[in-house]
Amino acid sequence: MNFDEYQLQLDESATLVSIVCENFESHRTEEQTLHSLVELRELLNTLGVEPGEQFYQNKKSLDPATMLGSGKLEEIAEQAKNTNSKLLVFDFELTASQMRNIKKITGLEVMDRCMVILEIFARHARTKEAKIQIEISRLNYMLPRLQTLWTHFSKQKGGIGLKGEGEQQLELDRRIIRNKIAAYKRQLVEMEKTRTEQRKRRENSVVTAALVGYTNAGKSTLMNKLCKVNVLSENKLFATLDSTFRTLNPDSKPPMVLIDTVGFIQNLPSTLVEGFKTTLESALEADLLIIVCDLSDPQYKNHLKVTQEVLEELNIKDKDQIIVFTKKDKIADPFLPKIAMRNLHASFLVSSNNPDEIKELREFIIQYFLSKQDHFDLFIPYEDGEAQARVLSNANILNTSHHENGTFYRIRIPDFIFGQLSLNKYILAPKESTKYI
Ligand SMILES: Nc1nc2c(ncn2[C@@H]2O[C@H](COP(=O)(O)OP(=O)(O)OP(=O)(O)O)[C@@H](O)[C@H]2O)c(=O)[nH]1
Ligand SMILES: [Mg+2]
Repeated sequence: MNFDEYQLQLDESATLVSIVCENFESHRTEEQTLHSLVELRELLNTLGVEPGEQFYQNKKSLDPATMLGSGKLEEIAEQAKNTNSKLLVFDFELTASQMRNIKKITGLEVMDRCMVILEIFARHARTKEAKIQIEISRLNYMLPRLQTLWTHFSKQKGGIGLKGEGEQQLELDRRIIRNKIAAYKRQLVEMEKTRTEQRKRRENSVVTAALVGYTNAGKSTLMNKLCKVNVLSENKLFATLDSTFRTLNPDSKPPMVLIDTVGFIQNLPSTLVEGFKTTLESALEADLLIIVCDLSDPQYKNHLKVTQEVLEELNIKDKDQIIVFTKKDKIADPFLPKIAMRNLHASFLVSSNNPDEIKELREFIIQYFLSKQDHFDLFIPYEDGEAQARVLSNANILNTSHHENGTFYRIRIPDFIFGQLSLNKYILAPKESTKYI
């Protein structure tokens, strides 16, 4: 499998372009536009591209051919050329024809926000399955825009030849890309079969909580601290792209597992949503959602909103959830946590490097899982040694007392696991569990 052939070659510096327009989602006010530009800078940094000057135009309505007015585009191009920037990055999705038109007017390379995100995903994916998913999204996105994007990969392809030759090559590339997409899709179908089986096996023997939230919120850091292991955490957007599983509490029965997931972001390219859903699939099956949010970010409310929107899109917003606000150490305003947590049912504020706070959160999660378990009182005769062994290795034992003919156990165990142990005949009286969330 060769993912590099259509990897973009990016210029080292970029000029950022945006819009303020009342009827344009996420760009309705100057504040929204500026915030989104800050995020675009971060995204470009993550890609190793230097974000240079930024420009935006206030518009009453969008120009369908070029988004910004052509006069403004010429002016921006002029300034970009003065600072030796050959690449314009637009902070929203552009259609293939918009890209072509803008390129013609400005004479510069053109990229949009979606390409930036897709490129980051492509570079950060680690498992074979995530790589394939994202590659399909990327190729699907590129296909209609190939002509405009072509110069981006000209270095690898040995430069564009004569005009006629270029067009032939372009057609050939389109065909190659279509074939690649078809081949990747076939591979995915095969991989999905294996994954479903693995998942079923896991589902039957563990309980899980998924860490979800905006990119850079501190999910991986939290996972590391809660499970005392090392998962890559970086001050980069989308450091994590594949779900990772770690045991939170190996001593409990069944083991409690935390899942680290890919971060969310606003204006996710439509072609990516599908691929993104697959990497989030593990969260779909989690018993508990731990929504992680960086409270030191002035945009935290917006991040929570985007998170809820994604959960809604995934149809899992009704799952049990807790909110964990992170980066407490970076918050200067003492009232902020009070305001943020005022109306939230179950929420925490932690600093990842404060062991006491992490311990408290860890305890809460463990207690949550335990509260979901049912109590059973069993009396098992000594002669059924196998049943005794099944209890000892699969259940949390709260109480034991030995009698003449057998042992009395009070155990705590999820209903579905109890069902697998064939101990029904030894039940004295099942007890109701108490709700925790
Ligand atoms: N000051 C401070 N920094 C933190 C805290 N938690 C995490 N960070 C930093 O925030 C940055 C992002 O952390 P990650 O754990 O990689 O964030 P993530 O949510 O996994 O990000 P993605 O994988 O990109 O979605 C890293 O530089 C962390 O060191 C905290 O409590 N306080
Ligand atoms: Mg991460």
